[in-house]
Amino acid sequence: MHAWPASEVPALPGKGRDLRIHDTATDGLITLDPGPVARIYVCGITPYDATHMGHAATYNAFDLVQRVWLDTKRQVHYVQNVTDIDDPLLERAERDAIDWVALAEKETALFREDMTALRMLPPRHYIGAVEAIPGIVPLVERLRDSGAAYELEGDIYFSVESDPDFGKVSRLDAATMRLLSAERGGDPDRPGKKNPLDPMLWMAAREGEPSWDGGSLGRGRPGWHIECVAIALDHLGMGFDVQGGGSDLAFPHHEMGASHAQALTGEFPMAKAYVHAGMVALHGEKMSKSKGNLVFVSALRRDGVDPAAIRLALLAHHYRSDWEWTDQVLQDAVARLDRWRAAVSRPDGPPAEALVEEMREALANDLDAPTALAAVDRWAALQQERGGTDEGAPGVVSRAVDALLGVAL
Ligand code: 5CA
Ligand code: ZN
Repeated sequence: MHAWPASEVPALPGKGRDLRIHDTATDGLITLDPGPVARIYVCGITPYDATHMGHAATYNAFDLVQRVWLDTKRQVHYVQNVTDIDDPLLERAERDAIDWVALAEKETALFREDMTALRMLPPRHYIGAVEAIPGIVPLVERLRDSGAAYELEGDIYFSVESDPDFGKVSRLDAATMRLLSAERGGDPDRPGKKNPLDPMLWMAAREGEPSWDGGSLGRGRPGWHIECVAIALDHLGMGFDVQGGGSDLAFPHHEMGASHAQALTGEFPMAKAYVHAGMVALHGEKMSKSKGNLVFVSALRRDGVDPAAIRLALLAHHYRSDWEWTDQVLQDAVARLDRWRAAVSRPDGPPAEALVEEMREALANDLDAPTALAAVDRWAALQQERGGTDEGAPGVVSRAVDALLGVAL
């Protein structure tokens, strides 16, 4: 699939700091030491509805990861998937009596537009589940042939007991895992499974549903977790730096993915850091396509809201916290954008070097965007109250806000 156009990332004077980030698997901060090319896999959308603020907040977090790396003069190899075949997509297409392919294409196109407007850096490889099927089938065959997977009425399940490291990503107790499995796409109550948590790797063709050639697996379609493993291993290989997504992906998705990869390669973990963004709520409940309590990026854009203000609204919250979207959050962001734009509109101002270092420090420290915003606020307030004589300082601030936060002033 094609991704979306990249916005330019201005180079800043000096050099950024290495990223320290929270890893779910160890529940601690780790300093990543990527080589000259940092590798990141971010789980993409299931395109059955438009991009909401929760999605945008999660992609914003991983955009910051890349911006910190780029500021250390590294290249970034970024891969993202599109789950363009899965139950929720088929269910929505059926409900709305539209073709599932057309639905996926429409929502993916809108996602690209939203990401472009928000200045999110595009992945180098943007891969749909459907186009990944030829790479998924041999992996499922290998898992089955090595005894890590088994057949149940034509479907192929992964056996979590085949992985000695199972559970190490999300570190949850068995009861919680079972509950979350049922909530998040699993089928713990299906009779005949070896372990209720075992996830499906390959679903045999169902009457009236799309299916693909699965070689020795028979016709069918891929399971969710193996999709991301196949794409990540194909484009990044084992031991890449970050796998990212919202906190609802820690279990089962990232746990199962790590298990699949362990069974395939004998190595754990697939990613050096498992990074999870908090959940954005609306009216007290997690914003979700299934509940329908949504604020869409595209709807705000249509209402004339500046995408830079949307981005500032996201950045005002630490990526790991759960937070609530309200009108006030957006109003505060609009006001902040106005103050910042006024402050950089003059040719000179207070010195900017210390501010750039504060921003770098804050972001390298587990992507502390709110602290970076507060530093820019102080500079803008000083500019407003007393001005300054440093020629070009506003330009430096403007470039730093663009390069490190993805906000065009
Ligand atoms: N296609 C899979 C990943 S392979 C998927 O989870 N798609 S999704 O469309 O449901 O979600 C896309 C990303 O947005 C995931 O990282 C998910 O964790 C995140 N996300 C979904 N809802 C919210 C929310 N309310 N707040 C924050 N992030 C969210
Ligand atoms: Zn994924």
